[in-house]
Amino acid sequence: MTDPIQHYDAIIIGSGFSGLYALHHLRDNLNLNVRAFDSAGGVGGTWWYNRYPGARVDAPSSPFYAYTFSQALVDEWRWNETQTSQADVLNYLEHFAERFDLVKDIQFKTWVTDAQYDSITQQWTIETDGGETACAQFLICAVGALFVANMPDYPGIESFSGECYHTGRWPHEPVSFEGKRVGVIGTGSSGIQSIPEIAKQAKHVTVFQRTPQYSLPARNRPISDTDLVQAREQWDELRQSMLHRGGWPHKTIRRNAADYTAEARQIIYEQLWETGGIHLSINSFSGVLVDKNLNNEVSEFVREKIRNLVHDATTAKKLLPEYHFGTKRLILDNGYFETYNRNNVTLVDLREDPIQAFTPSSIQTQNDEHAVDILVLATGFDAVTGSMLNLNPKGRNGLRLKQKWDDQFENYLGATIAGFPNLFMIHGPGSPGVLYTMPLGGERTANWIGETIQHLRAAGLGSIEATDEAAQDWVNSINEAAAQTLYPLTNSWYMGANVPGKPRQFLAHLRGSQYFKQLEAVAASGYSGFTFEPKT
Ligand code: NA7
Repeated sequence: MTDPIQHYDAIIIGSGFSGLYALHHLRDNLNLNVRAFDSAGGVGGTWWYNRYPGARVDAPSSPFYAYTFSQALVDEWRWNETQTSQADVLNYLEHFAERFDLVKDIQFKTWVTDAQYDSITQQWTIETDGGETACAQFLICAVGALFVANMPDYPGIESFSGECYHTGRWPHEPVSFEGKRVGVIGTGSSGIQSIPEIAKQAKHVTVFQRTPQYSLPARNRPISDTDLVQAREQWDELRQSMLHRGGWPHKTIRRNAADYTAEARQIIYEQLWETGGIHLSINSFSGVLVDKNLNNEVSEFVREKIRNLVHDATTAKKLLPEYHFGTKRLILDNGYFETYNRNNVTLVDLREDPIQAFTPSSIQTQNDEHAVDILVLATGFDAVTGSMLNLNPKGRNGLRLKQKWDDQFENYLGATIAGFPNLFMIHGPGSPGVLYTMPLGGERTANWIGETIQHLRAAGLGSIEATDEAAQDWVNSINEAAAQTLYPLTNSWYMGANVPGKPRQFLAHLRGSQYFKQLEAVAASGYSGFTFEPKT
């Protein structure tokens, strides 16, 4: 009789950027027997689900928001625009999966419903919604930092009977806004990217804004052949720079603000605004995220831009952000503020006119009733920790992750959790994750996981587990680094503040290049902060 349980060396959950690379690396470079599972119907992870109109990369993009390890892959892929669209990212990932023959080892449309560790066999056993069971020594959670939808809990929202879509769960069939009255709740990246696109089609768009945001012009443009060829020819060098410079190949300009007059600083802000992308944030002056006065100056510069871009002064005033520039995720837009100059777009400021009720065809705020045919929830995610908590693995001694993370997201190196031997996270809390170039971060973390697995195998070891002390020290070091900055002063998803009841904790390592050196140093030290057990 055949064993009903499938046995592997490693199981990977997720086939986005990091899951796909982990599958390729562990299977093809390390010769492990690997199986990946994904709830989606195809590869892509976040990029498979987030297909709302206008969805684009919100970080320094093409050709650097991509895998870096293969010159051949760099040479054969043609990026179209500087700010890559969702469709192009997805095409690229589909190409990657095909080129490296990955699809045959991924089981799609499959939810991993449970994962449990057995300390006797030193194996993880997973169960799926199809009733299958599989086990492996190593469980690699590439479950996505931006995956679990944050649904607004307005009482009565379910009574709305029109079409309703969360941006992170967008349907595959085209959504037509033609002639429709559309309500959009949320003005993070997803709202700010989609609102201009929806407004081009819809009869009317009503935007329900809780917090006004800083958004910088993306200045998206086609990538020229010359730029692409140049990047290919210099790829080795560019990659080295990415590895040593926080995931981005270009040297960040670190000017000292005190060396410039206020007028000279304004000229620099102006130039960087014109350049577009995140340059205003990374290439103006040192300490924008640390020094309140400097931050206030940059904040006011952007507010003045908003006042100038939006013709109606009352609307412009509602759009002015008040928190410290850059302490929420910076947004890159294509004509967001200008969209409010259209006569089919209305802004509702929920701070002065909160939502009170939903009817089958409208949203009632304190002062008004807004007729809506289609409701778009651009309300974000239970970021960084939500997908791990969804999986809720059971570690040593029956401990569930929900118990472990009840009041603090304890982790070691952003990749492991005490009490959960042989489990690895990619882009977990405490890693650079969302503050780093994520494809490269995934590549580097998966390489470290591979090296760790090889270490165990070579030494005849059965398990590796972070100690509680090392994990607490790690969390403390992340908190201490964040406390030196303005980040903790703002209610952002970096702080877990967007989800009611979520513990408040800064979720990312602030210095990616230093982080990967720390990973290497831990490996070189014989894995300080970890305990091992011999193979049973
Ligand atoms: P974000 O950045 O978390 O934005 C969500 C937006 O939705 C934000 O404006 C929130 O306001 C708003 N929100 C959330 N809940 C509510 C309720 N209940 N009522 C009104 N407004 C609400 O998510 P995105 O999907 O835009 O972007 C996430 C990341 O994905 C992005 O940074 C990119 O990296 C890709 P708040 O600011 O919390 O007051």
